[in-house]
Amino acid sequence: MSEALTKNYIDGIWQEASAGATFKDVNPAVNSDVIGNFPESGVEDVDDAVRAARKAFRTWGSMPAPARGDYLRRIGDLLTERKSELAFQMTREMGKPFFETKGDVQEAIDTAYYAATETRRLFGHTVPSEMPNKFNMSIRRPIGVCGVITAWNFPVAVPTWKMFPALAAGNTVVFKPSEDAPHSGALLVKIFEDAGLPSGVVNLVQGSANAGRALVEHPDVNAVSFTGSTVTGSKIGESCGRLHKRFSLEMGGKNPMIVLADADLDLVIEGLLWGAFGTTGQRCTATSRLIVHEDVHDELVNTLKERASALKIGYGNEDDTEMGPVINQKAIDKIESYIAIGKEEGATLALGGNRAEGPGLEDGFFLEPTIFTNVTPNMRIAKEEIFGPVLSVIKISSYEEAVKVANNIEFGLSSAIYTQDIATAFRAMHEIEAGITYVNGPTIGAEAHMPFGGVKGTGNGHREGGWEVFEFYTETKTVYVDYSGKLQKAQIDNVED
Ligand code: UN1
Repeated sequence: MSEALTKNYIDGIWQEASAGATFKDVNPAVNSDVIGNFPESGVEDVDDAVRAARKAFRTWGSMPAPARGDYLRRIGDLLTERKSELAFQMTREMGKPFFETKGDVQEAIDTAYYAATETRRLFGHTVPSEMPNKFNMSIRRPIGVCGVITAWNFPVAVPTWKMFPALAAGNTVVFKPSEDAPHSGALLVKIFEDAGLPSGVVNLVQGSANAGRALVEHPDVNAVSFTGSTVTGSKIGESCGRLHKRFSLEMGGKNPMIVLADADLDLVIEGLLWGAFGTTGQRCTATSRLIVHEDVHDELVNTLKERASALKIGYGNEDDTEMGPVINQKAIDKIESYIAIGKEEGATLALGGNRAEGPGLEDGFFLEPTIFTNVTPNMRIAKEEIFGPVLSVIKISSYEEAVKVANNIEFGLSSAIYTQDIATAFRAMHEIEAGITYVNGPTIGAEAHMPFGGVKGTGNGHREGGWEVFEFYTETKTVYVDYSGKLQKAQIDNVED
């Protein structure tokens, strides 16, 4: 195995952190496989990175946007070339099966080409003036230096959702990956370097909460984009509010799948297996609540139990693995504590609930796919994010009740409804409180060119992906051109009485 890329990357130079502390990164499926020791960066490293980003902003920010797009296209080409080797290392580091990490890289490729194209479409408005011989328009300007702080579960897709539009719009970046996916972050940045991205345009600072805090609080960072836990996101929001920074938060979910009596149950089963147990349930979009009509409840739960218990659990870089480990011991502890809570609350443990055992599973963080039935809407396992392979099943007897239950949470990221009735589907699109609603598909599966984000406790109103993310990464400048040759006051100063 080639040596891991364990250094920071600042101003085009791979370098150690200024203090010597490091943290260890291990394979969650094979804990004896140590990926490397990564720098525990501090205030000084972050400061160096921000300075480099600020310096690079002077040229990057004023370059014609389509020229920036050319860099993104080259990055997309290199990601395509290295898709398999990158995916292998991502699976090794964060556990999801190889076919899923390849999908993760593909999302980055799509985002690269999409953002490259958007550099030719960073539209402003031209608007009629109140005055004769006056021209009004708005243009987009980059914001400056953006801090990008990401989670480990999509170690390439999510950072690139943030960085590619940031770069397309003319910003420069300081990127702090999750301490559970530092190597994937470094391999991604290496691709930027190899694609010829100028020094300082993207800087990589490894580390944990200290490095993240230093980045958020740095006076020369203009905007922060974060994906991760609600607790951390709230703290970032408080700091950014105090420091007058723009910030985009993408946090928890407790995503419902509503299944009505007329649903195509074969389709539902496929959707549930993917939505609830894909990525071992560790997506912020994972299907974590099944809200199912009483008429089809028993049939659905029985088939689901059968299919979920047959999922092949193992190391994701082995061919037939369908479900990998969870990320670390802390995740095991948290998920196990929720399984205990579910039992105490009186839900029925219908499947799983234990560490998964068997050949090849001795040295990793493996859990069984777990299903709770007889869950009522106010139980903690029905409302709190578990971030693991645990599905809570709630029985309902009408569409109206289903929507009420679906909305009975503090989060609002993704949602799904399975029904054959088109009117009901259209009602649900409006009535489910979530940033995303899938009709006859599971709660996961965002496409790169569509807005992504949540309402209520999930976010703070911004969207990633699609065209809307460019609203976040640009400042609007309003321009008035008066070619009348005389002082024309605005209408408010001209109207008599
Ligand atoms: C996340 O879990 O943070 O739609 C993002 C999906 C993925 C993105 C998930 N494309 O599930």
